[in-house]
Amino acid sequence: MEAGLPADTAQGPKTGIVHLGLGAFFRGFGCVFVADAMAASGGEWGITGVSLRSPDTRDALQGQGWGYTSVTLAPEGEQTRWITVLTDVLVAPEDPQAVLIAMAKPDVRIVTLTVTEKGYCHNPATGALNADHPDIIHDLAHDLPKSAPGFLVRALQCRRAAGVAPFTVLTCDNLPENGRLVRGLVLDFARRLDPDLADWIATEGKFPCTMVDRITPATTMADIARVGQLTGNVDAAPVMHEPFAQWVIEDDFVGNARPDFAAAGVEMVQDVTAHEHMKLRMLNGTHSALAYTGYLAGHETIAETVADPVFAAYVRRLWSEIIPAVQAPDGVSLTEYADALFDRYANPGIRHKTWQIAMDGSQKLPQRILGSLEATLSAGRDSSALCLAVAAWMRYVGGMDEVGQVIDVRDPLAGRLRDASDSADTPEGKVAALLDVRDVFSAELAEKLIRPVTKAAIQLWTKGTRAAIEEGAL
Ligand code: CS2
Repeated sequence: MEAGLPADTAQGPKTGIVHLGLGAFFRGFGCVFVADAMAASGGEWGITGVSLRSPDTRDALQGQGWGYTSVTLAPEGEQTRWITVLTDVLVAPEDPQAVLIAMAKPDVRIVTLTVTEKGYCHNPATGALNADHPDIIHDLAHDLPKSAPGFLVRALQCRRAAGVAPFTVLTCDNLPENGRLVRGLVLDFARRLDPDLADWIATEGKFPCTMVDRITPATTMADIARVGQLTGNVDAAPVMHEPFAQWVIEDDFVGNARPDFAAAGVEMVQDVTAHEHMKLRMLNGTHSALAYTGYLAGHETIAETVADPVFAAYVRRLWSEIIPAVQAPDGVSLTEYADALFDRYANPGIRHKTWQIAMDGSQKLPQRILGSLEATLSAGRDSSALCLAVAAWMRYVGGMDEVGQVIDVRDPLAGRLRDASDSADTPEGKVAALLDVRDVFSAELAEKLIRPVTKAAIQLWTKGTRAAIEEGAL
């Protein structure tokens, strides 16, 4: 196992990729695949990382030559690996121009993104650009952007002006048909700036969809200390993740320019939709359901939640409702996929906090839970476990847990959700007010959900989450 701080990265590859949103996930996932692809087949695919908000990652990695430890947490023990694919890290709010210059370089052929759901500044219920978003208003009026769509369009504008082909936009966020979604946002933004630019992007640009999967909890101080013990080196920003990793990418790149992803184990396909729906609904959907219900029941992590037999049965119940709403990708058994997910959740080495997954629920619910729910209700099938998950989210965003403790709700709509919840005293009233939030629920879906979610909410509020599940409220 390779470990240790690198002496010199000057010999490393040239930059071929700019990555927006340099969090733990991409460093423990995409960077590792790109490093493997270059080890297998060469190519100049060094990565310039961009933090869109805080300087923390740059500050931590700068003194380590941009290298860091990737730690695989298997139930049987940890394995460490030193990753050196980053060539630079930029902090967008400090110097947005430097980011645009990096993105406009002809050697950069791909821009990857993990900016989280809210980073796309769209309406989660409709997938349209949110033109009232303060960062979008700002970015349309100024050359130096703040938002991910702003950086993509302004950088493409610079490339067009310089006669350089566009980069491929490779989004790695858990959004439905993520490439098509970001293409729509980029074209909408570009059209508002310059219709010719929008036409050029529409004709020349490429936005392949992807499915990304590796459970990567946020790194803690305890993790940093543990990595020090394992490797004998102080690494200020290691990443901790499970052994499993799956990346499925539509093979549609500008000029066919990309690392040899397949050599690194990436599945290169024509259409990723089936994989993506399966993962969003079966993994992320149950992750969010367990996050809200588990948190309310006092469980700190997903592993702890599924170690509780009541929740182990609940997640199985969720899968039995979700599976009929999912079309299996060729050759995949959905029941085996669910069994494998259960084992991944139960991995005691992964301390993935329910509170972390509960973040930004307003941006996550539509693609993770509401799509399955809509299909299930329309087909007249049982959807009580899914409805309970929606009710638990509603209780969670009310900001007070079952023992009267304040919940630190992190969500771009937190204030609106809290006001909706506070506008009524009864579970019935709270459900009605929250179903009126159109960024999350369409009017048609709200109408379908009112009865079953109210029923679940009454059980949940009167009995408590765990008892509501246990006593067969489902
Ligand atoms: C999680 C995901 O935080 C969350 O919302 O559901 O980050 C999840 O761990 C990954 O998508 C797994 O691939």
